[in-house]
Amino acid sequence: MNHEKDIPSTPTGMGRRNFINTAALAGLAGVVGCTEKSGTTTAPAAAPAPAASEHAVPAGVHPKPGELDPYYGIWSSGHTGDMRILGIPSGRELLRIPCFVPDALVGWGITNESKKIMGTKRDGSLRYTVGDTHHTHASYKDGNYDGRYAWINDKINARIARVRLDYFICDKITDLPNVQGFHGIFPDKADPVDPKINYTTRVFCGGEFSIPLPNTGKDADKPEKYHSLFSCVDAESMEVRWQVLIDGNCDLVASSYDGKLAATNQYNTEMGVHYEDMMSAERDACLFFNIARVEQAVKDGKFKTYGDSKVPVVDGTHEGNKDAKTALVAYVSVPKNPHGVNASPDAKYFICAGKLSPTATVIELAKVLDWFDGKLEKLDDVIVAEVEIGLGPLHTAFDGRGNAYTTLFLDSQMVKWNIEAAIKFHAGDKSAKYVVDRLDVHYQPGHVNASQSETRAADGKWLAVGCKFSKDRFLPVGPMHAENEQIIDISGDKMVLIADHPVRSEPHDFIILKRDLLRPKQIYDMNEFPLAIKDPKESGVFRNGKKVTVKITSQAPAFSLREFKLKKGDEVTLILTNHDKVEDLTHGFAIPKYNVQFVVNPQETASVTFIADQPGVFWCYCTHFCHALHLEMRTRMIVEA
Ligand code: CUK
Ligand code: CUA
Ligand code: CA
Repeated sequence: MNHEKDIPSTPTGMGRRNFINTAALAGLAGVVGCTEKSGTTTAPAAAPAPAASEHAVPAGVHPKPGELDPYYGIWSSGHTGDMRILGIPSGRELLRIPCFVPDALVGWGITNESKKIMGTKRDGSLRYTVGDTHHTHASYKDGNYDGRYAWINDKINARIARVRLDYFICDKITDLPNVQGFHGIFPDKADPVDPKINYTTRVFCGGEFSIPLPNTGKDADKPEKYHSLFSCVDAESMEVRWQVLIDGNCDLVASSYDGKLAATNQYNTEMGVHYEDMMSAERDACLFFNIARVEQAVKDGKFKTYGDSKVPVVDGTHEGNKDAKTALVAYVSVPKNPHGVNASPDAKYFICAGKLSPTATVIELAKVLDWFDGKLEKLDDVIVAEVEIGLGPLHTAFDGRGNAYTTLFLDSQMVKWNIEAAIKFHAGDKSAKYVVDRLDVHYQPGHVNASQSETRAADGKWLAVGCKFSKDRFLPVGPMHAENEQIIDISGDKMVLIADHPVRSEPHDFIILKRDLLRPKQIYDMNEFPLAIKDPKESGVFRNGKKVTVKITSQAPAFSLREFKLKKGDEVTLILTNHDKVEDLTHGFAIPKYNVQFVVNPQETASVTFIADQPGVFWCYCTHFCHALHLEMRTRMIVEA
């Protein structure tokens, strides 16, 4: 099986054959282990020499049946508008949590409860049925994830969703007023003023597209009217606390460990309308927000509002922030069209990835605070390194040992580089070798993250890389391919590519956290649902003129009502409480021809409202396999003409 001659070397010199050997070895590791244990002598004939890998492939990359992954991955989904939960390092997808887009499995966008979260128009239909999730991050305590919440953005309609990490459900969605292209998102990690608050109370959100404010359709050709807003959402109430009006745009967002600073990269300081304009300047900016000062300005009433929104908007423009000692915002100049901005786990630095510049910029946070305090004269001096790392740097992850891992989109590579060495090199020590390792990935990586990367507990074990193109990695399935997420072992000096797994397009950001940081609940608390039917005997059809309430409970393998009668034209609200208490004992409820389908998990209550506009007999059936008599689990809805 020598395919060597068919496999061209990549231009970077790292032959793909090297990769293929490593992958083959990974795949065979389990086989070798088994044969050793069972004492047989059947060695895999085509196994490449162990020398192909510099260190042993760790056990358990693909867990054996019954084994659990040591990490959860929380993934954005892109244009399917949901959040995905994966096991890492296996990459096995465990759950999709619908947020912005209806979901037929659970009835998201069908039940009254989910419609209320998603938002409806006057006629009861959903406001939006599309979404575009990019960035997801979870709540912090003491610099590590605390397992309360995760947040995710919707770029299309400028919404932020919160997911409860006990039930893995979306419980709130908030619109950001006067924002288009909401992109970057990051929770804070502490309060800048009150040291007792060492957990997330705010989520920062960047508005990527500048629009005329207010956006009434009158000012399309007045560039001076175009602005972007940087928004702060309250982590608990999910209300928008304040916004900052800035020059240029916001792309991605980061927050400091002490809660004092938030940052956003901007690629369009030019305020260009076309891409040529947006890349005309040699440098753009990374903005730093002084959170305590912004909140003080809001308290002092130094704000405006725009349009119908009541959210206070403070002035973060160049013009209003010339004096460092009172500035709310610092505009740090960084190379051309930067993309990711990421906080190092030692809490010292923010790294800006250059995108159109082959560089990474290291900004020291203590110096930014010095500048705000008037102790650092030149703002440019907050940059402690600006070093070449490769073409098309997008996002950076960390291993907790001082190394950064940046995706190089154009080079189709991961580059591992040492931050302190880069700082030395930048300071003039040209012998400082900051690039530690390079590894080809397949192909054109966007997001990257390492296990526990953006926490104080970064553990440097696994790196997941979201490759935007999979090309030849999987069976072709027509014009659009799956994306390729790759798992890399970063526990040694060299990065070792361990596995590919296909993902449905197209995730962007993700985080990887230790599994014991989450405490998922197995069944619902019935008291969480105001409409819960606590006793199956309360089931029945309750009529109030044309308004009818149908109360049903489920317990495998039966619904509490064997049939229920309605009259054509009734406005029906059907409430279903699942009385089963066994974890995973979910029932579904489907009404043919009525576009109704949803599930109720153990002890959950859900409701739907519809007009009984079609007369006939409709077998409402359980859609979720629950019992040997699952197919028999039905009830008749009889709509009389
Ligand atoms: S963006 Cu997609 S690869 Cu929305 Cu985080 Cu950089
Ligand atoms: Cu209940 Cu299937
Ligand atoms: Ca630019």
